[in-house]
Amino acid sequence: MAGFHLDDTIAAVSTAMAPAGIGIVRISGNDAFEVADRVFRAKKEGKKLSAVKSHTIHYGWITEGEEVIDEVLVMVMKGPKTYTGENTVEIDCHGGVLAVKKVLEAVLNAGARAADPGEFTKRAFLNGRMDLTQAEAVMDVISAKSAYALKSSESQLRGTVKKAIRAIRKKLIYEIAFIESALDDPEHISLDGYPKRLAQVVAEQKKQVEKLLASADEGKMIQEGIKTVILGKPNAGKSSLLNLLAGEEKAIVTDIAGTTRDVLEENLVLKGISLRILDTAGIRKTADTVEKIGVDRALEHAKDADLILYVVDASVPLDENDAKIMEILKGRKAIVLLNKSDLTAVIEKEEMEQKTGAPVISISAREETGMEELEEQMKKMFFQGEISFNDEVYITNARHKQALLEAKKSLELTAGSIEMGMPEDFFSIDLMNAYEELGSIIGEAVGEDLVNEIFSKFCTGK
Ligand SMILES: Nc1nc2c(ncn2[C@@H]2O[C@H](COP(=O)(O)OP(=O)(O)OP(=O)(O)O)[C@@H](O)[C@H]2O)c(=O)[nH]1
Ligand SMILES: [Mg+2]
Repeated sequence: MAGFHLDDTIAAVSTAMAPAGIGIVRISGNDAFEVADRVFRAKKEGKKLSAVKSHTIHYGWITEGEEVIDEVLVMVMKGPKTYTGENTVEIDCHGGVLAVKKVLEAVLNAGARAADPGEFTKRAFLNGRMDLTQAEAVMDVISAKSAYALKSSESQLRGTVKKAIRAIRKKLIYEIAFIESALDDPEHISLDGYPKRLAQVVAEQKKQVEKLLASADEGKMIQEGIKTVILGKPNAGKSSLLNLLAGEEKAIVTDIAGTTRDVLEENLVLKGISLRILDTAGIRKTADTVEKIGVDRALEHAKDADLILYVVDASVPLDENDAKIMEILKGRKAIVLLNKSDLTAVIEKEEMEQKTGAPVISISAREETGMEELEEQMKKMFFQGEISFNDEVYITNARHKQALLEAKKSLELTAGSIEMGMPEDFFSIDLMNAYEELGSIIGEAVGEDLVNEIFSKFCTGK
């Protein structure tokens, strides 16, 4: 591919720069073996890595001049059956962080260039070892925050997104080709009744795009965490709940109503689901200026929450503040938590279910009960009880989402042109746009800038 520099040899530390048993320096490129030979001294005298069989491991030392830097195992892999598709050497170092660094330096002095962030993966893409969604998923694997996020990345690596998008593109290109040929050869190919048929195809494919788009929001939640806002009256036990979920005393808890004034945010993982959880000021009418700001902030955050946890002190009667909160809950994903179940209850579960239409769970933040049920409920709400990333496609990337939105727009324009009885060549322009937008997701027909932008986000060594 023109414009990309694939002819030099790159190197980087591929493992985390932290104290660990081993660290790996990876070298990739045409001269990977020669570069390695310049710093490697095999136990068996005279052995050259450039002469050994592919996919073999060799014992020896990395040296620079007379100095022995580290005792190592070196793995030699010839392209194209490597991660990058190029000749690759991996040096397993044993001497800790400092040794790994020194080995890398020696390799760089021996003629390799320091790899840019994500450059190994970029090369894998450019050498046809993976498509863009897979490459981007590698990045997501690196930064995955929770087990589910990791699973989602893995499923993209297996190419589920690619498959779904390829299927849509195939349908579109067929229609584009059909229109073009019909326009070229009107005597043999008739377009009678065609717009009606096309309208159907466009509607179907638009639905497929929308399905992918719907997964984008779920994907976002998987990556960034479900925005969960704890709402309730003062003293209901909201901060106690946050502390319980976080496993430590993050928020101040007192028996004074109106303790929490500001929004407190915590990131945590519950049963593998990552949550961005916000403790807020108790909702009530108040003359206190500071408290009022806190209440407004709570309401503001509730507006774009993915989930609201409504904490109710079940030992005191409902009042107009609860009425206000229940108003906010309407049409939202919410769970009602009847707290203080260790005290005598004056509010019934059934009553709350009726009033809110949301699932109601009895808990005691003090006695730490009901958490299991809460976690199960959340899982049920967000993942229909079970997560099957193997079959389901999740869009987890903002660029993908944008392209899908553009593709959808183009399909809508096509549908509009059909409806207005426009000439057929109008259809193919918009269909082509949709086709290209979708192609940009899987790296077919992408500009160099785009590729560079994507790969610069990778961390070095991958
Ligand atoms: N008996 C009992 N008391 C609880 C329980 N949960 C919280 N409390 C008590 O209720 C009081 C208020 O708890 P907080 O967690 O500060 O309540 P909050 O909703 O954050 O209150 P504000 O910040 O004022 O809005 C404290 O004295 C807690 O110890 C519970 O499950 N049982
Ligand atoms: Mg509080």
